Amino acid sequence: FDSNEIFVVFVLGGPGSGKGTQCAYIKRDYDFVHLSAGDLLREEQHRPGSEYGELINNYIREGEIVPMEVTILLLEKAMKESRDTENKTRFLIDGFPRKMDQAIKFESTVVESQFTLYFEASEETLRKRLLKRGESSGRIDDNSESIKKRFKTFEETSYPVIEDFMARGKVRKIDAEQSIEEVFEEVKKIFETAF
Ligand code: UP5
Ligand code: MG
Repeated sequence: FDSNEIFVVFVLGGPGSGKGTQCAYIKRDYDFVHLSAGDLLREEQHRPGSEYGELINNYIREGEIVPMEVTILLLEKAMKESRDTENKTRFLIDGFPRKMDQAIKFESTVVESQFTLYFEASEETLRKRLLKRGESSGRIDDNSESIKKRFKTFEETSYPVIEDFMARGKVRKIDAEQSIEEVFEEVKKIFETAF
């Protein structure tokens, strides 16, 4: 993809920080395609005949990061589809990259990002949200065992990606402890000036 034609914003933050929730609002107001890497992986996991189903299931339950070849393939395919069938040029990539090698690979072989939205909230807040959602989500990783592992992976492996983007001045940090509406007010300020 040509980064003069295709705009990519990475949306990062700990598990349950509101990435998916805020992306739905951004998509509604700013004409973006929302691609959640986690949702794409869960879809692939349930696709009949998928060779990756079992592998994805195990990684997600353990809160570990699926090998990037799989995720990048799914993201690239979804981006091409939106571009070729609907002429879409703006993409929110939600929950990716979550490991340094993924960030480097994606930006060098797919397209460079414009900036990263980073939703910051304490583990205590995130745990509460995830356990509450777990009552009805059916997600195999919304239980206290998996949540603990997801936090560990975020801290050790994914946060360094955000730090790297920060060092390059590409992060817009947002306080995600606030209500959904308050968080979106901050998001809007960023998108009003950027697009
Ligand atoms: N909620 C949201 N905002 C709120 C607010 N401001 N105040 C109060 N409540 C708020 O929100 C979570 C819950 O909180 C919801 O109930 C919401 O109503 C409420 P949501 O918007 O869903 O948060 P989000 O950040 O999207 O949380 P999610 O659980 O999706 O984040 P994860 O990053 O953990 O999950 P993801 O789906 O991205 O990844 C899952 C797994 O897939 C990973 O652990 C990993 O195993 C695998 N994966 C990869 O291997 N590679 C990838 O590239 C991506 C994923
Ligand atoms: Mg999500």
